[in-house]
Amino acid sequence: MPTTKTFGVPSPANRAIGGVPEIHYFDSLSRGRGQVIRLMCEDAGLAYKDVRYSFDEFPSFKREQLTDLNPLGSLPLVLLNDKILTQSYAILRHFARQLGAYEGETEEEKYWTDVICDIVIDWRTKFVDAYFSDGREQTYGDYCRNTRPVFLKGLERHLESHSTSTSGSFVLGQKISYADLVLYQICHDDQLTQDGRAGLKEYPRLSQLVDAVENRPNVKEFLASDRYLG
Ligand SMILES: N[C@@H](CCC(=O)N[C@@H](CS)C(=O)NCC(=O)O)C(=O)O
Repeated sequence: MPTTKTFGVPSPANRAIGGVPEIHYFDSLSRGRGQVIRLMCEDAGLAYKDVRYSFDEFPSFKREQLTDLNPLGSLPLVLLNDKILTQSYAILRHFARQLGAYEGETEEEKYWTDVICDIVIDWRTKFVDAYFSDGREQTYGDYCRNTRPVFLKGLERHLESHSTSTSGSFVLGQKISYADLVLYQICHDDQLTQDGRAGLKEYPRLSQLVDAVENRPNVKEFLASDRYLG
């Protein structure tokens, strides 16, 4: 049986998205694609139901129930108001549009938010492939030496030079967007936000973004709470 906990109290933000989302995801600490959705809920003050599956129970859940809900058989899956939502990045964009936040206002800002998110999607795919492979020692080592620096350097350069990002700490300068959340979460999951940001020493602009996300009042409260599992 998955564990289920409800966090927060329904707020105007919940009304904007149509209720209290039920987020189904792995019980993988505070990590992964599903965690970004939880993080958006935390930041936006959305109450949410957190339904967590252990890695042991996932195969039978997938076989017996999940593929009826999501033909791809992947998590996260969000149930909201009789609707089944799949694909984490589409869910973030969907919530952003309904909240009227997290995606920028001008076409230029929306485009730039999507650009940074798309880079992170590519990065996370490479990270997951390398980290969860049978030959992790080799594949994750190669990834850390060769693949990850390409993303870190590229993102650092984008954020320090693109006019949309230079007026503040976030991807959109002063305004948080869903791209900050996905970028923060991959840095977190790949152990770059911990240990005094040691892994980001050569990337001050990314470090600045990570600090800014962690200093958002609701995120700060979440990271200090027992809802944050590492
Ligand atoms: N593009 C999808 C990727 C979903 C995905 O690959 N989920 C992984 C966990 S992060 C999963 O469910 N893996 C198990 C499986 O597919 O059987 C999304 O962003 O939601």
